[in-house]
Amino acid sequence: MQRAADLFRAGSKVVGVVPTMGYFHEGHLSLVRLAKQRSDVVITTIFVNPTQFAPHEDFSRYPRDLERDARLAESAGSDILFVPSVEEMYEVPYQTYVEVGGLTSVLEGKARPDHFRGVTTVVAKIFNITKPHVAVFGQKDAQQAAVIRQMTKDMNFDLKIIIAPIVREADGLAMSSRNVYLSPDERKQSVALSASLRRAEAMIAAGERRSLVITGEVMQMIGAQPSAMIDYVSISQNSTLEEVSELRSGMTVLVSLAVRFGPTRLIDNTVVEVR
Ligand code: PAJ
Repeated sequence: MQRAADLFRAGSKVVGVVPTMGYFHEGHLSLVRLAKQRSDVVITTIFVNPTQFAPHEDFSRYPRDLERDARLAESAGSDILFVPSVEEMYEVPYQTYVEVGGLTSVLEGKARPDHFRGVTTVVAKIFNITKPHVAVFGQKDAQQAAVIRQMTKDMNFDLKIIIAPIVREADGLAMSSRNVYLSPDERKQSVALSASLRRAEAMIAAGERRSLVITGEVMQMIGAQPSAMIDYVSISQNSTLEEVSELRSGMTVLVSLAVRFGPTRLIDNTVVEVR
């Protein structure tokens, strides 16, 4: 892969990379299409990265379907699929990690210690292997996008990060490889996540400025679903991810949430400009 990447660079091709863990849905494919618009050669990577899963999480049962992924990636415009093995990526004895500070101490970082260390380590490795000019990530994982931006800046990676909008199912549920874990009943209840974010947007548009009132309403809508267990509902500054208690006009805030349905953990968010 590294030699192929060198050849593309030498041939003055603009190289775009889309890092993924596979089991593609329209969200992933939208990133590939966007990468294709912004580059000559698109490298899609599929690697279920063990270092970003905690021991109790779903690493071993994470859904996989390489053949289908390969077909879908190609039809979306991907030129090369890079599917390394765990042994290749973490050759024993593996000893080096990339860790972003501040931004990782809140939200997902608080709920999933060491998660972002695994993400930034593998993404840094993927950048070094594929040598891209452009890398595309999804707003679905808002904090991950912010953390990767920060790492790219701090570590002087010579590439542009592009963040693509959240792709949703017709009823509003944000697409995720983990949605397949939901039972039919949980799938119905899960609509409350996006519905509650739309409510938060409407409340802010109508002039509500107290975060607690907004998050309270969101929690009530989700809490009304019998199988939902809320991890967090948060309103933070979109740029710093610092918690905001009182919204002010001119602010751009990130309303984000994580909710469990049994063992399945879902996240969603919306970015709102306060007028
Ligand atoms: P994965 O969950 O497979 O997601 C790959 C990329 O697809 C991420 O940038 C994610 O934000 C984006 N994505 C997922 N669902 C989306 C949706 N509904 N709409 C738009 N984009 C969506 O995120 C990871 O893998 C890993 O942490 C990774 C960055 C590959 C590092 O291992």
